[in-house]
Amino acid sequence: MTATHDSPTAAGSGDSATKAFRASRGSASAGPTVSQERVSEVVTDLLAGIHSTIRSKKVTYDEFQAAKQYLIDVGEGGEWPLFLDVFVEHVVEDVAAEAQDGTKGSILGPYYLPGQVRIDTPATLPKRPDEQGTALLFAGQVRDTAGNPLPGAELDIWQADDEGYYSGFAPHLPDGNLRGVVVADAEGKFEIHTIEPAAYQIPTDGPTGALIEAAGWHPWRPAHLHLMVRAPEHRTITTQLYFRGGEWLDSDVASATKSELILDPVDNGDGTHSVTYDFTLEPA
Ligand code: MBD
Ligand code: FE
Repeated sequence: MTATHDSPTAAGSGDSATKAFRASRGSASAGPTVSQERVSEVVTDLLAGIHSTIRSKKVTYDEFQAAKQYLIDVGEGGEWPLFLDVFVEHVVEDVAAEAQDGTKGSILGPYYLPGQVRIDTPATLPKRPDEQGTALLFAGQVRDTAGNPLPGAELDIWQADDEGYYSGFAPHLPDGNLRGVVVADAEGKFEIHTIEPAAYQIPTDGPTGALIEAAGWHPWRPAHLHLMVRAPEHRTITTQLYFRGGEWLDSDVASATKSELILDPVDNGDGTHSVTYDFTLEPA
């Protein structure tokens, strides 16, 4: 892996993630209606967890002030989306999954960007002329929970490149690189030509990376494809697909792997890979 560009900084991608998040909220950021009762019950329990940790770990004033400084730094670095999606979202997703049938979901993460180019199947994701990485043909079918094909299905896909960077967040990449909304055929079938992503490393120069280092953890997510799979009248599934044998599968810093979501690509004999994966959506 040779970097022919300056490494994107944590501040750059963290800040973009915060902007992307604000944009995704739209007018909702004006204040969704949550009852006083709900606010009180959730926040009381959350604070009780913090209080309990302070008591059981005998947290000192020095540590308390360091924590305050740290939280300020995460906000100023624009890294709240990164921090929360890495350390918290997987539990929110677990709870959501209790009421979900069909293909297993996984976390959205901080790097989704809406409004990407729509491409009919068979589709090649937008990529640079010299895009590095193992060519991958990813094919399959979208069906409902009764096994019927879903015409009009769309696969909104985004992924890191062969160096683990996402377009829209790493400034050296063209907008829209390795992102697209693939429109399946009348039988819900799709074929997507792309490359295998590299594993993703949390930027080590920002506050999230600083915590990981201070705690002696590792900053890696296993290589993954992100997908939102949609079909009319069906519940959209947000998920990620991983690669059999990939590094960090058993120790994802974001705790977002599931055994049902691991792809097993075959080598086509010419260095390119192919894999199939079918999606099942439940009625909306
Ligand atoms: C990622 O690429 C990602 O998918 C998540 C969930 C968090 C940080 C980076
Ligand atoms: Fe990701």
